[in-house]
Amino acid sequence: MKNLIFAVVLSSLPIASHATSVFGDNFNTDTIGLNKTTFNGGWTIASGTVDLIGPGLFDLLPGNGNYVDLDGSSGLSGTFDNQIPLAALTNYTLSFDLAGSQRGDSNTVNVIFGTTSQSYMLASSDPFSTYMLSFTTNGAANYQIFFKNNGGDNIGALLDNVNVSTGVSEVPIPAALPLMASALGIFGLSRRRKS
Ligand SMILES: [Ca+2]
Ligand SMILES: [Ca+2]
Ligand SMILES: [Ca+2]
Repeated sequence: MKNLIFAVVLSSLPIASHATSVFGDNFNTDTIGLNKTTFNGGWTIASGTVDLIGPGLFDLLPGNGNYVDLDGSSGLSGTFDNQIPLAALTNYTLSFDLAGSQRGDSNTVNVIFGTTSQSYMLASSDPFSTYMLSFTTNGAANYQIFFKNNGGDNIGALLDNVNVSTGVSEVPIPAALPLMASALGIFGLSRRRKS
C-alpha cells in the first residue's frame, strides 16, 4: 500500500519533459516540380498550386534540399494545408521555416495552426528563418496546419521544415502540490485505521 501511494504521488509530480515531435516534414522525399497539387505527408493543395523547388529546379536557397514556393506557376497560389490528430488539453507548437521569394517581390503568408493564426510579411531577400505558433487543444481531434501566400503572381515566399511538437509538462507545480498533500493524507488515514 505504501509503495503504491508513493508511486501515485511520484507519477503526479511535474516532469521537466523535453518537447516531443508529433509531425515533421522537410519535403526532401517529394518529387520536385511546378504546379504541384499532391504531396507526401497528408498535405492538401486547393484553389491553385504550389511549386516544389530545390536541387536541379530553381534552387534559390541551396543547402535546404527541397522546399515549397507557396505561389505555384498557374496564376493562382494554392492553399497548402494538413490535418493532424492531436491529444486533448495539450499545448502544441508549430514551427516552420519561411524565406522571402528571392525574386524581387515581397509576400504575405497567412498561417493557421489549430485555433491560432498569424500573417507574416517577407521581403524578397529574407533568408530562411524559423517561426513558431502555439495553442492548447480542447478535445482530441484533427487540427489544421494551413499556409496561404497572398497574390497569384507565381512568385511566392518559400517554406521548409514544418514541425509540430508538444511543449513542456502539462502538470503545473501548483496543481501537483495539493494532489500530493491529499495522497499523503489518505496514506496517514489508512495507517491510523490499521493500527
Ligand atoms: Ca527541405
Ligand atoms: Ca512559383
Ligand atoms: Ca508574389
